[in-house]
Amino acid sequence: MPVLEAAFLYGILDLKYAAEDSVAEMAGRMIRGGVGVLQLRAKEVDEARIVALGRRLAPICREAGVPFILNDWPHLVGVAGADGVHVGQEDLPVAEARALAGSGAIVGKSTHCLEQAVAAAEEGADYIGFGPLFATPTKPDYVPIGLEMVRDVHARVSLPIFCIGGIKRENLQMVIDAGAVRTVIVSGILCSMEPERYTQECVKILKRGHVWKPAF
Ligand code: TZP
Ligand code: MG
Repeated sequence: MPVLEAAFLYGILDLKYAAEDSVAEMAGRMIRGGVGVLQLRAKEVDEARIVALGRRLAPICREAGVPFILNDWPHLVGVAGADGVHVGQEDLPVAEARALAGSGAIVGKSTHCLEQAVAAAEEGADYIGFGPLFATPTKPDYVPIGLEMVRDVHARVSLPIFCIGGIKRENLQMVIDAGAVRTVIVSGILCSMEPERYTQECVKILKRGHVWKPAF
């Protein structure tokens, strides 16, 4: 999917770090900073509020040409105006999520090892998240997988792969050197004093890394 291949930095508006009344403003900053995908991740929020938040964010993303993804809730994709859904290993299979989200919807899947990454591609995911590479308070119950599998997963899976988990501006080059092309950054952006500039700098580092990577 060209819109995903063009994306280097995937931003997640996680309500653990962003207040509900600030999501539109934060989305604007992330988009101006250069995120190529934006996800709403709101684990403690009920369906009605997901829809309300989605409806606030969807037009901002659409205007910028940035795909807007809901974490969980595939059946709310249409009503919230989102472009797709992100599912985890414990959630619905990709085909079922797509059936609920709509045939044109983007479906991404979280993967935590090579086997899951290969399986997600076989299942028909449009992209995968791969991690957590490093320990992170954003997803505290997961064991970090480190950098060793990053090169292998890019060799074995030809989908856009967004490495995730504990990635910050400061360790981004190390993640790229390990073979990553695309990343997700959550708390690094949302907790930054200057989210727009932080995002811009991360995108710049990722694009610079990309120049030196013929295969992705
Ligand atoms: N899935 C794997 S790690 C993670 C998710 C949602 C959280 C990443 O957040 P952060 O703050 O960039 O470490
Ligand atoms: Mg989920």
